[in-house]
Amino acid sequence: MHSLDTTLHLKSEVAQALHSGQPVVALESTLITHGLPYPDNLETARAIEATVRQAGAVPATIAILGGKLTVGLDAAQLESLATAQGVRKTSRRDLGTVIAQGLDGATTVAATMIVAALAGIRVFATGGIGGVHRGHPFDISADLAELERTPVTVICAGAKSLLDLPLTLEQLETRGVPVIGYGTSELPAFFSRASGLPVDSRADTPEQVAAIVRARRQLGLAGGELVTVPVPVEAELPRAEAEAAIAQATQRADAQGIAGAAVTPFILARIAELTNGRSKQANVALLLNNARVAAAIARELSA
Ligand code: PSU
Ligand code: MN
Repeated sequence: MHSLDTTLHLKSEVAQALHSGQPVVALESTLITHGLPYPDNLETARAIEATVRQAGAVPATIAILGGKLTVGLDAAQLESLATAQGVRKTSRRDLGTVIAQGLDGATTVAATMIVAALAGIRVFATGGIGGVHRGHPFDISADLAELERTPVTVICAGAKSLLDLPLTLEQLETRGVPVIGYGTSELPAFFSRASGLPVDSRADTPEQVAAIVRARRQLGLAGGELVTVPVPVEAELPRAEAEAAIAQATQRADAQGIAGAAVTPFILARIAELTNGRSKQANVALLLNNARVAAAIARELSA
């Protein structure tokens, strides 16, 4: 029987940073195991960590390794996660199972928020959060429920492109999650900079984001914030092209009966094929950009 271990295993660099009040940025691991193919996933994970460091914060990639909640991965752990087969995509519902059975788990936005909050990390950078699926309005990511209850500021490029953005915004509103446009008044559409949908507030600096977060914490409001940052101009996919690829990939997934946790990896791979890899370039560019913005916000919040 695997011995039950629900304690946090903090990389010493992360433990020291948290202890001395230095800025730390949490990073998720599902994008490594299910978001990008090898070796892009490993290169990107390394580049995200390097970007956080260059921007003056300590990166803490979160995963479950052999049933242990691990906060901050060393080089060997990162590489083994990026090359491993059959790592379980782990959201809130899966955490207990993965720990109890001593499995390897890649944390989604929801599970990464849970572990970050347990570790005392307040800022988390990713690509896109989960949301309401197009044509499947009852397939709602657990990420939205987590944002409602767990106080972590999540920096992203909006919701994953393959989602229903208007319905996702409605859910976020119902759940009391502020959607902050970073340098924009429109919700970014992941591969493209704009969706035509308004955000509820705009912030142009890390200070302005930090002020909103502080006000919410002082009020004792539960839950987190979504800071949405547009993909850098030079890596953007034209919206019409992105939309066409998404529509085609989504139809294919429906036709093949792909459901549940398998939907995102399937559709992202199809979109990459349809755009000759340019969706992957946009994905990497927005991840690095979000890491930079998150580090700046973490610095401001720890000042
Ligand atoms: N965005 C991507 N690729 C991904 C994800 C998001 O471009 O792999 C992952 C994130 O970890 C997110 C999760 O939390 O998908 C949401 O999955 P679901 O809809 O099954 O909750
Ligand atoms: Mn889903």
